[in-house]
Amino acid sequence: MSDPELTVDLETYLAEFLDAFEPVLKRCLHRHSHQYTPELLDAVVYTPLAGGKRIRPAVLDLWSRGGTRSDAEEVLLAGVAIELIHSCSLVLDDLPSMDDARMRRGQPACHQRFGLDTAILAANAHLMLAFELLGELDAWRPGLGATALLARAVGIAGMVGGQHVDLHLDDENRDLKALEYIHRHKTGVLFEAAAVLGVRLGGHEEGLEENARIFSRNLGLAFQIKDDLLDLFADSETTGKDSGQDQHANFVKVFGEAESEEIMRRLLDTARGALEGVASRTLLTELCDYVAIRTH
Ligand code: GRG
Repeated sequence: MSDPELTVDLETYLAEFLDAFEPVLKRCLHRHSHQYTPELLDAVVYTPLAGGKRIRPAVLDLWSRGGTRSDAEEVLLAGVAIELIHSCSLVLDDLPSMDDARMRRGQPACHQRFGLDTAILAANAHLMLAFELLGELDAWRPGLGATALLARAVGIAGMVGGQHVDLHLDDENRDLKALEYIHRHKTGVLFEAAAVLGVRLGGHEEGLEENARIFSRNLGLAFQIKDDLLDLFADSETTGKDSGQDQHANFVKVFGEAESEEIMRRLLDTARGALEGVASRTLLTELCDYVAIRTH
């Protein structure tokens, strides 16, 4: 891939990134496929290969650029790990006991297509494959800390904790602080881990991690608010999932459309503010613009 700052715009960059990323994702998903049944393989590849936007791996890639060390293959493998964790969370989130969603990425949700038991196993397969890749990266790059970074992001202090609060907190207790907690944990932490891992893989100075954290925390929260807006106002054909799916009070239900848009814009301004001197500043700025206007 060429240096992203030399490519014309975010769309071109993302298209180039996908060209490099998709074959590596496919290769990793088929890693152990001769050791289990074709039926399980179908379920394991079903959601990851159904055409996600791959925003989190792109965030990782962009933060890795411009450092003293950048190995394209390592960056792609780390991106695959992040995408597989994301995919695991989507499959789990869609289960009847969670969001009870019928559609994901324009097709029946994994449990609708393969049944509950196989969907739960497929989600676990995504998670374990992700940690297999992260463990390998740690072995190649002593001091990287990828496994611990992502374990914290996924676990009780991260996505699991955020999802549990989202499923169980009463609507009347959903104030700004509570909603920020939920969104930062169930969604923001994976963006944050992607950016930090990018900085580490790029061999940047440690100080840049703080910029990456500020950027991705705010971007991730804005991304989830936009998701809430799309859930209420976009049609399901465009988003590829059922509309009005969120049964709990989210940002839009608590603050209304205009104020949610305003909160999202402020978060994106803060994210842009963390990009001073960052190698991929132009494209990361464009990514902030994209989050505000995305339609799916
Ligand atoms: C991973 C073990 C483990 C637990 C996760 C289920 C759960 C616990 C957390 C829910 C996380 C979740 C699904 C948050 C919503 C995040 C979100 C905005 C998803 C949509 O992301 P996009 O728009 O989707 O990037 P695509 O399909 O483009 O990848």
